[in-house]
Amino acid sequence: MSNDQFRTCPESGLQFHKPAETLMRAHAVVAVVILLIGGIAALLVTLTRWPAVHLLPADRFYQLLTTHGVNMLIFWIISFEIAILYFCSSTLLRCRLATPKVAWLGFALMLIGIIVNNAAVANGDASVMMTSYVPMPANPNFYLGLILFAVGALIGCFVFLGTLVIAKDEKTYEGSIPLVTFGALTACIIAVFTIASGAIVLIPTWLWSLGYINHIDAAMYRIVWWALGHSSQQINVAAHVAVWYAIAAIVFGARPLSEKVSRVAFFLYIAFLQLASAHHLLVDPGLSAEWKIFNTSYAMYLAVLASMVHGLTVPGSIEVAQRAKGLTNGLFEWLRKAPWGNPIFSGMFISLIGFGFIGGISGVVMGTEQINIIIHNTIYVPGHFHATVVIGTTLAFMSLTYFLIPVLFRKQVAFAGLAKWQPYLFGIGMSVFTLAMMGAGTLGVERRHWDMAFTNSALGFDYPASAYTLMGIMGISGVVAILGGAIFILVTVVSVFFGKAVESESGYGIATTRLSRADPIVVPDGGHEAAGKWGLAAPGTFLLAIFFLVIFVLYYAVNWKYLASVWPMS
Ligand code: HEM
Ligand SMILES: [Cu+2]
Repeated sequence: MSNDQFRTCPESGLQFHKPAETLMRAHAVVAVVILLIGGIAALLVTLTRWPAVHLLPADRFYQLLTTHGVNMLIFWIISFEIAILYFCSSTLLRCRLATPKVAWLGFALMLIGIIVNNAAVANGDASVMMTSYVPMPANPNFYLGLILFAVGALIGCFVFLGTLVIAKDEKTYEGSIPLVTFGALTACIIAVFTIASGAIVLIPTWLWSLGYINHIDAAMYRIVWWALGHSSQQINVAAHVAVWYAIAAIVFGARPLSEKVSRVAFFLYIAFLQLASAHHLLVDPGLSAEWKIFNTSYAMYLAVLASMVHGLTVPGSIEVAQRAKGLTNGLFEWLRKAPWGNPIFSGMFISLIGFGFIGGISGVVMGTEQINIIIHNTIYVPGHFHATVVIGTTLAFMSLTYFLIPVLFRKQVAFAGLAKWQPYLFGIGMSVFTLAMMGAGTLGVERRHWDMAFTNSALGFDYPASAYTLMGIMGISGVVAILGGAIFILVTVVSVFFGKAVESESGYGIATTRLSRADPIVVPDGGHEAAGKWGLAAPGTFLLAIFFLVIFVLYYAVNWKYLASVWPMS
């Protein structure tokens, strides 16, 4: 292994293997281009669901909804995740990447898959939406594109695993792998399961669309498809939680409160979240109530527990790090004096709060078999998952990007002033958007529906005026969030392709000081000192957690009460 294969970043101290670095850049750039395509589709879809605008005709609406769902949830997120896997293995372990040539093959397959799938949807005969439920047929290339992409991603997973093996063999780290890498490993293991499920469901469906198989059972399709569809959300959660820990370390030099607890929490994802796939099948006939209730009401809570542990330990570790720096006044000085003008931090923190309060609480409510029925298949559902995959995952990845622009791409962040506002526009816009959707869904507004007014339909239905108001608020806040997304793309593209190079003394172009605290992501836990009130190391975080639990319990109870009122038993 020759040393000119490596470069050490002077500010962060991170060591990049050059072939790995080029691959990370390629994956990240493709991811951002996809985000742009998905974002344009988001705008058109949002403007159609906003009743006062109702922009597109029906066929275009479903076509663009397909473009939006597939590009965002599958292509954007997974492309970025492969970059994260390479970063967490090769970079954090200071190790060469296993078989860069094979990794490029994976990249090529992913890119070809993206093009083949998008071309099929653009062709107009594959508007089957992301879930592509049979017997709704799509152009065979729709499935083929997804399969090629998945094979490419699987190769990426194996390159990651191979790199871990090399790091262990060549002893590039001591003890166990760092927590952030452990989180990435969690994501990778779940990804392998997810992609296998995807192969089991999509290969036969592709053959069916080509006419080689004449029947696919619709119920069976849904069960296997959701082993793919739900698990892929777990990859996202594991990956964005790993990003939260990384950012806490990067910005604050924070160390996890307890490495062991955090690792166990990651392990709970592997063990239990697959079972929660059942929450997508809660009204499907042919599945027993016992099976549904066990998988959603029992096993799922163990995965929720894991997320709550991370949601507590990440801000807790930040609080401890801030208190150690002397920000010890009252319960919240550590948070008030956090670098709110630094988009790496603000984006990550909004991601954490939005994911927990909006995505998490609504997820538990929806995952409960009995109260699910109030909002099943309404626009509440996309309300919930935009809080998880957009505020949670996408915003966390955006925050990390602000760190990667200088460190990985060696460019200063362009339009630093705009970048500072970006997480707020995107995060707050999305929060209002998701809450409005959840409100409209509670009033019964359908998801994936071109015309909520049912104009000229045989069986009409009148919504209260408030449902239209909420859909209008959804439209406006959606446009605000899209503006935030557009700024992100502008900042990244201009920085990466036209930006000023980072010279050692020039700084990163972002409002805060130089970020040079990468050590804690690499070095496992060194313990921490307690410095808070009430004998607690992180009393402010403790109070936040109590607040979270109170909201959680209240909202849960309100839903049961509501169920009782819409479904009188006497
Ligand atoms: C500012 C950003 C975004 C806006 C305004 C937006 C808006 C929307 C709207 C209006 C719908 C249609 C809901 C319906 O009629 O049922 C939708 C669906 C969807 N969105 Fe987004 N979205 C955004 C970003 C994202 C991102 C980043 C992701 C994933 C990472 C995502 C994933 C999805 C998915 C999976 C669907 C469902 C597609 C389907 O029903 O097949 N969205 N979005
Ligand atoms: Cu799910």
